[in-house]
Amino acid sequence: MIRTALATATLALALALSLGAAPHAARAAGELHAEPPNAPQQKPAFAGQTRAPEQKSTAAFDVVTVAKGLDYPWGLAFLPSGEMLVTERPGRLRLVSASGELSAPIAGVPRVDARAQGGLLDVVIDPDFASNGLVYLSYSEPRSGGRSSTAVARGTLLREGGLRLEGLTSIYRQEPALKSTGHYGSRLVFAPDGMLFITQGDRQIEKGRDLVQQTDALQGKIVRIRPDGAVPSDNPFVGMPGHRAEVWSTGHRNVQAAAINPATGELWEVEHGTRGGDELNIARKGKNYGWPLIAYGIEYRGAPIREGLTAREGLEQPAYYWDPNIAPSGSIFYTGALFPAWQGNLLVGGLGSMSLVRLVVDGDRVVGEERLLHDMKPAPERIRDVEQGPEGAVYLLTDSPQGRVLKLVPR
Ligand SMILES: [Ca+2]
Repeated sequence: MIRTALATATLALALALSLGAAPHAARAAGELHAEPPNAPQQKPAFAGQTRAPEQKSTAAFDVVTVAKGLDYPWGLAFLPSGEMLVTERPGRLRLVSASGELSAPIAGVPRVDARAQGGLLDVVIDPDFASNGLVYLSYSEPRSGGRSSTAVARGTLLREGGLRLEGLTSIYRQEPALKSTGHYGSRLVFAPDGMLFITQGDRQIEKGRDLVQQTDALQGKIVRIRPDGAVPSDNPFVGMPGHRAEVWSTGHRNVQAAAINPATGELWEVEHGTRGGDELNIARKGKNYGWPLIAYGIEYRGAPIREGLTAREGLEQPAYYWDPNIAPSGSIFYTGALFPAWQGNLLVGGLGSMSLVRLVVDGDRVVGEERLLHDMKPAPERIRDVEQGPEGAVYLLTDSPQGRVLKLVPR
């Protein structure tokens, strides 16, 4: 996640832990939950909220390299043609053919602040892309005085006269901008009603953490806007003094995975917690998911988080949490035909856990878990995004300066 040189030993330790580089014993088959929790004294709020039973996949698959040579790819979106748009965090957008050829960088993308976790982040296409060609990009926007903020812009993908985004227009900007280069969140998800969800984070500094529970700041919020940036009139805080009307839900630490559950139409999101506190939440209208007032796990430096509370009246419990962390990236609900055994499962990319996490879902609960690709040859890799291809294969991005597009196909 964090790639800057960090000065102090404390921060270096935090870095190692957030990368999952702390001693991770190689996990043998059947030992999904063998590692001890960071906060063994904490108890889940309900049975099955953590450490769901391992459910071994019955699907044998091959991992195929579709494309390579991508510089920290972050987001992947399929076009109706079967081609892919892929962002590279340093600030490039490329078209990738179904056979894996990379285009030159596409002109017309926004200027980004590519320090540390920042850069060009997620990409989605408009639900009416076939007729309007609109592409949406999230990114860390450079602001005055070394500040930055999560931002979203859209433009029209054109090919005649050279591949480019035309008419780039800002549709969202997090306020206030902060002097930090982390926790931008920023997955983009269109809901079935045509509204756009933008997931965000607390910006990784104490000031940002304090802003998460403030109703007039946008840190730590999932926001919901119209595709042109206007606020929908049925957002939960519209017309309430002192509240940002863009907000859909609050109390999030750093949401980097999000997907609509096709069974319910609701937004399921996975967020980075501190050490031992990654969470799966169903992000519901106007709800508060607690950060930093309640959380599982402990601070990376080892101390309790605030008062060390895991539950409080009026604050939502996660549907599921991980201690130790998986370090979530992108996610999908799998609906394809190639892997019938995975239909309805939530697949979550793992950075620190260097795996693809498969969750078996029953209603609002997780009833089974499996880690895939932790034994990938020649070595496991950090998984940055997950998408389902038009033919039903599972596509992944690897988080590396030599990043790849991978696909999983039945053996
Ligand atoms: Ca929470």
